[in-house]
Amino acid sequence: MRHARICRKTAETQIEVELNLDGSGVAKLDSGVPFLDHMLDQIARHGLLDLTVTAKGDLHIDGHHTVEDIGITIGEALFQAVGDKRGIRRYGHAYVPLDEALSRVVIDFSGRPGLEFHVPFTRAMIGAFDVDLAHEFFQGLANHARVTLHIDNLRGENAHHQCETVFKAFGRALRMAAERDARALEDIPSTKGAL
Ligand SMILES: [Mn+2]
Repeated sequence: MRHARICRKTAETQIEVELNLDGSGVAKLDSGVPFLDHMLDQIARHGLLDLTVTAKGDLHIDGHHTVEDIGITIGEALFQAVGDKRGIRRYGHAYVPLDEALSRVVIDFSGRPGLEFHVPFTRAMIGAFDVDLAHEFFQGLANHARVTLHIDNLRGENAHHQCETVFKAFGRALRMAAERDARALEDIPSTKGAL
């Protein structure tokens, strides 16, 4: 089992993440931000990873530090869980629709952090959730997982749908990229021999 447990504590947040890449989609989520819990549930379910997130953040200010730091901590856990990347597919992609909304996510366990985030949200808020935080979450995750991540919402009217398709597609793409490729055996999927 490719597993990691990370505790991260700053003056702004206290976060604990447990992640099993070879899980079955079991999520235990208590981030303090209900909409984020709903989105993290999508990553776990559609990524078939087991994910536990417990966070105590400075929500009296707003959700910014908490959501960003959860992205960072999940990124660190992914980096640790995927290990030396022997035998993984490395690249993953997915298109996910939800009614009128359609998003595409492409991921590369490149070892180089990078995010292209192109999501023209139709609203500034989804309930109490500031849509800017979706970008912050994936920036923190990409930086600390050291992955290249291209996220595009191709169309959508309903901002909840736009956001949900992004998180579902991320889960699916992550699953594909992190999956062991039976034909690759113990190879590191790079001609450089390192990722
Ligand atoms: Mn929903």
